[in-house]
Amino acid sequence: MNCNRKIQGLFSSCTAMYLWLPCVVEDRKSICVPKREGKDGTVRQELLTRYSGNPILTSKDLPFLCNAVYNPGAVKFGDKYVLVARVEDGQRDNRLHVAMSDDGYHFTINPKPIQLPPSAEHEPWEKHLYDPRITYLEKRYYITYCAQTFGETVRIGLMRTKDFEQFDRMPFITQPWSRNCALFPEKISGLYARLDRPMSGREAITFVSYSPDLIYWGQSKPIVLEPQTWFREKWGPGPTPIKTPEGWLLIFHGVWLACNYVYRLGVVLLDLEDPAKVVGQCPEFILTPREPYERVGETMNCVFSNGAIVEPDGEIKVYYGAADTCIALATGQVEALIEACQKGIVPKGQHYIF
Ligand code: BMA
Repeated sequence: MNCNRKIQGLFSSCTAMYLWLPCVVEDRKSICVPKREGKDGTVRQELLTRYSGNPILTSKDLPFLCNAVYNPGAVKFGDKYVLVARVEDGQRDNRLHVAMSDDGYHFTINPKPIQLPPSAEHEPWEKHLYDPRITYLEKRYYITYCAQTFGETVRIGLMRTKDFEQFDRMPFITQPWSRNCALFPEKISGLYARLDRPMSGREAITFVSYSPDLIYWGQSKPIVLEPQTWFREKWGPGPTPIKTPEGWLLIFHGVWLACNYVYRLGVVLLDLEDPAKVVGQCPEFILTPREPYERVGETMNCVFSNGAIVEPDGEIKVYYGAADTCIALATGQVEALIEACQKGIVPKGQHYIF
């Protein structure tokens, strides 16, 4: 990780020059990529369409000085839309803030970060809290988050709330090193289930794990995707898995190392009974950095999602962090994502991506 950061640093100045040109070229009004012929000869459109008012939240919308606001968890709370966003303050320390909206597009952020009850055990691990995923489970909203020390050792914390005002702490649910954790919204075969992505060196493997009580976790099984060039470096779970009759729909991020890392979004369908089993995979990415706010920022060429909301009519609102700097929104249809997975490939499940 540190090594990659150094490599990124070395190349950042050359990349800035290289990126400037495409940004100017792509500084257009249209947010819908036109229909094009795909590799298989069929004419189609990208599966997610950007909201024309993007980005929907930037540091300028916040009533206090901060560096960035991005990577929100998302959930419907009664008739409100809730984001729990990652905010980097003026020291670049990360806190979680609740933002609410009546329509899913215009959000008002709480200037005070989420306050968790003090805990001497948690304190050293929580120099930074980030990348929350919200899961509605047994009438409570559970929020997993990355808990990271000053020295960047990271593990997964868990909190829960009924009202997005008071938050209870739960015990850490992983040891270091782990990121990208989402709870499933219901028990599977009588056990709570989660996805997370432990990482050691360059090896990043997503696991499904089970628990009788949300405290003790085990029976971990890896999820093996069919390798694709666009996520050759690593991939990790995005928002909370979405239950559909055809399987758990999982949006994920995939990383390719060009001059810097490039973060894109993909989609996969997991077996309802055994989510370690992939039943369909869309081979192409469903969102790639194209717009200036996705290409330029704290991390260039990055779209990263850990929050999505499905509407009753089947529309999916995918909230995503753009360039680790601001929050944007893209919408699509759950049915179309499922179809893309089913028509894609069924992974052989024989190898990891390394
Ligand atoms: C990942 C996470 C995300 C971040 C992304 C791009 O490893 O840390 O929070 O958005 O990198 O920098």
